[in-house]
Amino acid sequence: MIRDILIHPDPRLKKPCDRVQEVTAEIHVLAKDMLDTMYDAPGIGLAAPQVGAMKQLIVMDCIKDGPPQPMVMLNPIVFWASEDLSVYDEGCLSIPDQYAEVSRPGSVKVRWMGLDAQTYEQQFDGLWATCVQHEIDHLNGKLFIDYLGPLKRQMITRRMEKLKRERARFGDGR
Ligand code: K1U
Ligand code: ZN
Repeated sequence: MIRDILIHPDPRLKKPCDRVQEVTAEIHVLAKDMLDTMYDAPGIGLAAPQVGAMKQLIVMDCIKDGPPQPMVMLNPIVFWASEDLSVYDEGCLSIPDQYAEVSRPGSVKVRWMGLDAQTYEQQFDGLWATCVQHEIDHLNGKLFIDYLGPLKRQMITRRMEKLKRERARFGDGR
């Protein structure tokens, strides 16, 4: 099922999420719905708070060409980050049509729990590294615009407030 994606500003996008203690049927449904929602958007990642679920769950697939490579991570943490930085023109499904350059470690090692309740560790590089850091930020109530200066951040926030007013007034199609 495709779920609605929250648009910034929304208090749920600013709050830290709860750890997942147990991999229940509800978690499996949430992960499946989030993958459906991410592919439909389309996007390369999605974090649970973006669909209003305040749980430490992210999904990703950064493969542009070739067979899909969906990843589901519960309670992900970065336990190592490279000193070298990489700049990427980031977007966010909760901040539609707005892009800005963000500098982050070019490689990270992440530990997480899978849907099978096993612990995994993996190094991510390139776009995967950027994406996993962006998604983990969501779980801590942080958005990519929080890395920008106050003027740029305010400008984007005002655009989103206007977008939300228009959506509330006219719906999707006008
Ligand atoms: O978390 C999100 O809001 C999803 C976001 C992830 C992301 C994008 C860019 C850098 C870091 C993290 C998106 O997927 S925005 C859409 C997007 O980047 C994209 C959409 C279609 C094809 C390729 C990229
Ligand atoms: Zn985002």
